[in-house]
Amino acid sequence: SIPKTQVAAVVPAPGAAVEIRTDYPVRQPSELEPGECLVKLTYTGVCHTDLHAKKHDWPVKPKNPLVGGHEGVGVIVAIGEHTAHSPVKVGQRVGIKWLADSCLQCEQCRKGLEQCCLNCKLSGYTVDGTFQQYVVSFVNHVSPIPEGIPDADAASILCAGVTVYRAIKYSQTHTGDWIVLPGAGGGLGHLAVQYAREMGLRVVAVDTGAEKRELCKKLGAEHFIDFRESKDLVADIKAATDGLGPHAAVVTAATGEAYNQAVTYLRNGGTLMAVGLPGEATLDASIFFTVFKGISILGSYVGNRQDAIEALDIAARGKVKVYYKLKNLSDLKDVYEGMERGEIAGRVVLDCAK
Ligand code: 8ID
Ligand code: ZN
Repeated sequence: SIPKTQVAAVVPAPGAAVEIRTDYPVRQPSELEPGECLVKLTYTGVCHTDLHAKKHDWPVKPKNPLVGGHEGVGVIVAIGEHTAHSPVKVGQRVGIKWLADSCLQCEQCRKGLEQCCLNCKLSGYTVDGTFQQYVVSFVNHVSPIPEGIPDADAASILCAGVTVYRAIKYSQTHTGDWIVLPGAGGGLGHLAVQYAREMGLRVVAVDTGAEKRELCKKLGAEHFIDFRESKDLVADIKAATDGLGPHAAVVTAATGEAYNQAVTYLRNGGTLMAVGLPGEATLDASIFFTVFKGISILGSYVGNRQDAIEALDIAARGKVKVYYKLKNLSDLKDVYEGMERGEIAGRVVLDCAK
């Protein structure tokens, strides 16, 4: 049976500290709208986006009060009455990604750019997310989790994995090309190293500190450049990539600085793929050299339902693995503090039962 209340990590007001509530209401099966489903969560990853939501530092604002989280895995325990043609069923294991729902009828949805639907709903941002034990989500957008991957291992594929998988897929690179990954030691970045390797690319990881260096090297980066130690980042990146610069840069760092030199170090014809989302920063790129070098500057935003299926399949086949520290839902405040200080190599995944 479904309890009436649950444990949830709630941001009670914009920018306020996260609070653990034990009496947060659970939407009951009889209260679900058609198309909605209730998912009992087991694990959820913590994404830097959740920290942006808590800090209220993006130009697009979240709901208030807010239960964040958008890398959840669990089992469907109820589907709204009068739901037509549900692609998932009660008892099925599913994932909750950032894109909770979209209209599936508009131009963006028809083109597979569901995440840019004007009527979309965002998990842990415009609707309550996965930092709780029961989440209401949407049958059309929950992601079936393939066999062979445990819940906790699958969780961070739902955002970090999908996002970097898609970003690399659209980075206009080919087998044997060099890709530079600023932010490579973080949640998105350490998965980017692995998806890039799986796609036959040669990786230059850029981040800081011994733990992130070791992680990136272990995951197959050929070079690691410490952005805090490097005296000349452009020269170091060029030296690591046959003197010509990388074919692409996929930036997952949450800071403007990580973007600023990309047009300078990219190889002629190269691609800058923007992924990390500092709230205020603007891109500092030479217009002249963007044209003269034939540089593409692109943005990539999470992924659609198909990207999620592909990213999960690669992980379930063991080609990509999330490196995470397991903590409890009640530890979220400390996790945010560690993330703010840049201390987390890979990801933190939370046990929703604790
Ligand atoms: O759809 C999207 N585009 C999408 C999806 C999910 C997340 C975008 N994001 C955004 C988040 O909102 C956040 O802004 O991507 C950013 C990174 O998310 P994350 O990977 O979850 O954050 P993290 O684990 O804190 O990793 C960031 C890494 O960047 C490094 C840090 O050391 C950390 O390891 N870093 C920083 I800060 N400055 C750097 C620099 N100048 C840098 N690495 C290289 N150069
Ligand atoms: Zn995310």
